[in-house]
Amino acid sequence: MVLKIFHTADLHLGMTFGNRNYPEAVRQQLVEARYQTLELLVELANEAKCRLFLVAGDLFHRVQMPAQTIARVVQIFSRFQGDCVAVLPGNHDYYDGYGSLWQEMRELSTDSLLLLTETSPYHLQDYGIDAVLYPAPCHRKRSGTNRLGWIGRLAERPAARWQIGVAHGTVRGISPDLEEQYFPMDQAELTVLGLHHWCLGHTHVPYPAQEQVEEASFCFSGTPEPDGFDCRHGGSAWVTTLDETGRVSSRAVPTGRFRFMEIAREIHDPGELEQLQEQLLQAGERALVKLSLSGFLPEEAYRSRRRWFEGLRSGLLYLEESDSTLAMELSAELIETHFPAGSFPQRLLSRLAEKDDPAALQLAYRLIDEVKR
Ligand SMILES: [Mn+2]
Repeated sequence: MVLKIFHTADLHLGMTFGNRNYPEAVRQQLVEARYQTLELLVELANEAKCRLFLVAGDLFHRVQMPAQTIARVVQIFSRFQGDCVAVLPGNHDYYDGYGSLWQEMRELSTDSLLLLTETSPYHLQDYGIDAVLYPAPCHRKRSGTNRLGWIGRLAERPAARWQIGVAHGTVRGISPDLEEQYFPMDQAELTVLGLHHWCLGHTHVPYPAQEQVEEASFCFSGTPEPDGFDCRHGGSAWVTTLDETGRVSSRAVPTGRFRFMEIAREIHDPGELEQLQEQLLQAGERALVKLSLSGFLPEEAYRSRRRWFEGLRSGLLYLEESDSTLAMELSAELIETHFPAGSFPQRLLSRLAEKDDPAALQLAYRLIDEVKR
């Protein structure tokens, strides 16, 4: 007999994406994608025949969520065919005993939905699972102290085949948290507690960075749906299997709908533009791209670069381009056609062209071009 857990976290439902000038239609798609991804996660968990669906914090982006959103989420969870959905409060959707979010969740929740709001062991025997969960729920947005302390102080642990920790916060040396304000934990602190496995949330990048992991004492699921240009992966979750003896193996599952790509490219000929276009259009309607071009293009390609960008834009969900360091390639012929023979600009530019110093030539050309205008 094995226990299969679907481990996710940091979906941040309710993110508004108002931080960037996304067109309204794009923004709405990004907001909606997070719910579609939750639906997908439940499907993937069903396909993998997981018995426990575990959310290690920050399911919601805020503690104030509209009632219909909470109802929608509970409804999506109800499609899980396993035995139990357990949700931990993270630092964005923290539980302080007062807010309405967890209260409303509890009121709407079905029998299989378990809210890990307390620092006490949760035995899953009522769900037919011979496991105990040890949660470290966040009680506020920031804290320099993690919430693991109670586990070590526990006089006795409930007997069960599997002992599983669930925490939300940073792990020193793995997650960036310079000011130590996101419930920081030490690796040794986690392992010394002697549980079979820790399902962690908060860090949006999956850890370990492997597709298959054996005997990990803890894993960060990472966000299942990319949320901005600082997210360089395609969204991920773990299917973690604990065998009879508590041996753990975790398999990474790709989950994301949209993909953010930040690309800086130095271009030297139009063929490279074509290649780049082909590569980006493969990602297509699900790609949001921030593209910065530098280098040189021959006159014709340079002058039609706007059209090139528009062509690219129409094949992507979103494009943000920058070409301020892309320049027109200046050749001797070009100088001849643009400036009268013997004129000062023609003589200066030709001399620079002969010297094979493209940077100086570019600079001189720009200065002359500006004066001309
Ligand atoms: Mn968090």
